[in-house]
Amino acid sequence: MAGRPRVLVSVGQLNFPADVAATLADVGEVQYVAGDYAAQRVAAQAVVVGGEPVTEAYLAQAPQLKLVARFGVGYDAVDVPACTRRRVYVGHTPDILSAAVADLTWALILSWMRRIPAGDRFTRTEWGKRQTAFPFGWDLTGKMVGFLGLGRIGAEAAKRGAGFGVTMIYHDAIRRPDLEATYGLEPVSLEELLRRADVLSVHVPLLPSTAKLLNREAFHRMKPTAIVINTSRGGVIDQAALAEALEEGRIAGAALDVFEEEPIPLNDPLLQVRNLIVTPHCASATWETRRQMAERCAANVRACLEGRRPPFVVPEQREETF
Ligand code: 8YV
Repeated sequence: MAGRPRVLVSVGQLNFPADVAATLADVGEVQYVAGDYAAQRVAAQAVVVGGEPVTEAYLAQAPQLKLVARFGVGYDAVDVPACTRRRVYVGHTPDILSAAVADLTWALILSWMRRIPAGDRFTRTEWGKRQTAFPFGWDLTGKMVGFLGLGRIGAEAAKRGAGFGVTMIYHDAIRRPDLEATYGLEPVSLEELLRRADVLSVHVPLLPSTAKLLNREAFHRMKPTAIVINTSRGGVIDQAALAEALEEGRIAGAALDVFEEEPIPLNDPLLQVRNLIVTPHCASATWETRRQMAERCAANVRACLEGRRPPFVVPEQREETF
């Protein structure tokens, strides 16, 4: 279709504000997905996508496409080799959301340890009646926090941990002696991480090698008093095995921002389990961070539509110029 390049945005105006869209007015026409997404992408030269899968089938329906701009850092839902074959850039928004995700990680850790959701319910219902036990929590000071993954977000989480009087260990394919020295982090094997952590926080991307890494056997190796925090990807945890481990008391609890299927179905058995705190994949959802993510996506779109290489392209396309 001739005419101005079409930029299709699937993440809505809350995430991609109208004034950010307006900055692209000189390079293309921004259209928010409404109704038939497949029909709308036929004319799109760039798409700003949330967590929806970008597959061969998706690309086949978007023959004009030059850029898939992921509104986020993770791109496990995007078939990067398929995009590369079709000479479509895959952009993303690294770095700027690490602080927000690390903040939510600690918010979840503290919420679980200090039982904030239970305390909120108690204050509104039972407190005055003095009929049920007061919601005691646990100290964070002196606990062992284990990071599964010490990339950009794991490192930000470790930085915050240094103020809580915890000891910290990590497991990652890449050693980080700089962070070890700065934050007193000890590198350990996966086996040791599972065995020693009181709080196990997940910060690895979803890859074939990390899918269901926290499975039944992993939960069996953990302390019965340990908790699991996940602000990364739901698929890193075998959710059915987690539900079982929580039911059987193999571990003490979990706090999850991400799920195998999102939104998690309301009838999912996991939601019936006690000692679980859940949030709706909102780790990057602050006004400041989401705006920066939108601006970074817009920078990728602008460059691509002006015939330049987008500034924030995924590492797999580091060597590619289309
Ligand atoms: C976003 C994320 O919530 O950055 C990521 O990879 O998962 C989150 O920041 C998500 O990308 C919104 O679509």
